[in-house]
Amino acid sequence: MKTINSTPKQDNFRMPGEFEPHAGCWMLWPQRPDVWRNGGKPAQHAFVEVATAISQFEPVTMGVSTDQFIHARELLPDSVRVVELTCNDSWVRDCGPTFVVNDVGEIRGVDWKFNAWGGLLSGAYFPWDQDDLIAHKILQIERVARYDAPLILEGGSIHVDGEGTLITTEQCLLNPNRNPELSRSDIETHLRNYLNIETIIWLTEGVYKDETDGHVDNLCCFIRPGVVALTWTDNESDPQHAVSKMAYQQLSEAVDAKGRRLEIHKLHQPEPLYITEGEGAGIDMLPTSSLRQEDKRLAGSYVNFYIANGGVVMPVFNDPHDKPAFETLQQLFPNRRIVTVPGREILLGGGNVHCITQQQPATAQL
Ligand code: KQY
Repeated sequence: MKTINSTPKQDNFRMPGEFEPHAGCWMLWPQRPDVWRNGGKPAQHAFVEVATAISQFEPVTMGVSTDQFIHARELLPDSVRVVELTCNDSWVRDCGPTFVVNDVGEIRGVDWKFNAWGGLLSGAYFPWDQDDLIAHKILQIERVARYDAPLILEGGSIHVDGEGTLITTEQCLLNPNRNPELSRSDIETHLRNYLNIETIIWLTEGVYKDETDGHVDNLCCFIRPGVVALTWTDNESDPQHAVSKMAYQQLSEAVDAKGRRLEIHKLHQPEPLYITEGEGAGIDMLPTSSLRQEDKRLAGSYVNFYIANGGVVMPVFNDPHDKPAFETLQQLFPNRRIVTVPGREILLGGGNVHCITQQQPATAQL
C-alpha cells in the first residue's frame, strides 16, 4: 500500500474514539532483559493474560520478533493471531499506527516518528529503529494506506473523543526531547492536520514518575464524548495530588469541540507502588535501566485500561483501591463487561494495559 502525500484533514479522515467499534487489537511481545525482569518471562505471561482477556471481545494480533515466534505461539491461545514483527520493545500504543477513518467506512493509518520517549537525550533504549518501522509494517499487513507524519509522537500521549477534541500534556508534547524545533503552535497544527481535530485540551503534567514524560493515557481518558476519567489521590501529601488537582481544574475549565463542558470522574490510584529489591535484581543493568532500580516509585494508575468491543480490560494491583476502581468503571461503561488483569508486571516495564495495546477501528473494508 502506498504512502499518501496529503493529510487526514485534507482527505476527511478522523481518528475515532477508542470506544467506537474495533476490527481488532494489536500487541507486541516483550523480551528485552534491560526492560523486563528475568529475561521477560513474567512479562510474557502478563501479556498472555491481556491478549486472552481482549480476545474475548475482539480479534487480537501479537507481533513477535523472530527468535520468540514459536515460544509466543505456544503460550498464546489459538484465538490470538501471531505474526513475525521484529521490534525493539513491546509498546504498540506508542510505536504503532494511529488509525483514521472516514464517513464511508474507509481506513488509513498515521505513521508518526518514534524516538523511544526521548531519543539520545533521555530515551528508554537505543536503537529504536525497528520500533519506528512497526506502524509502517502493520499498515502493510493490513493493506491500509499510510500518512507519513513529520512529528515525533507516541499514541499514549494523546486521547481523542472522535468528535474533534484531543487531550494531551505539555510535559510530553512540548518536551525538548521530542520535537525541539517545533513550537506549540507548530505541534498543534500537526495534530489538527493528522488527526483532524479542532480543540486541544492541554493538561500540564502526567502521572508522577511516569517514564514517558507524562503520557495522558496514564492520567486521563475519554469514556465517551463529553465524559472523562482522571486518576486521583485524596492523599494531599502525595506528589500526585497536586498533578491530579491541576488536571481536574484544567478539565473543569475546558470546553470541547462540540461546546460541551466535560463530566469528570475520579479514579483513585492504587497506594504508591515501588520496585522491590528482588524485582530490580532481575533487570539487566544498562545505563537506561537505572530508571527501574530498587525503590523507584512506579506510575500505577487504573486509567491505563483498554476499551474493547463490549468490554474493558483494566489493570489491578492487589490493592484496596482495585474494587472501587472496578465498580466505578462498571458504572461508567454500563454496556461493557469489565475484566481485570494483573497490572504489576507490566507496570514494572514502565506502562500498563493501554500502553501495550493498539485498537484498529472497524470499517466497511474489513
Ligand atoms: O507507558 C508507555 N506508554 C510505555 C512506557 C515505556 C517506557 C520504557 N520502558
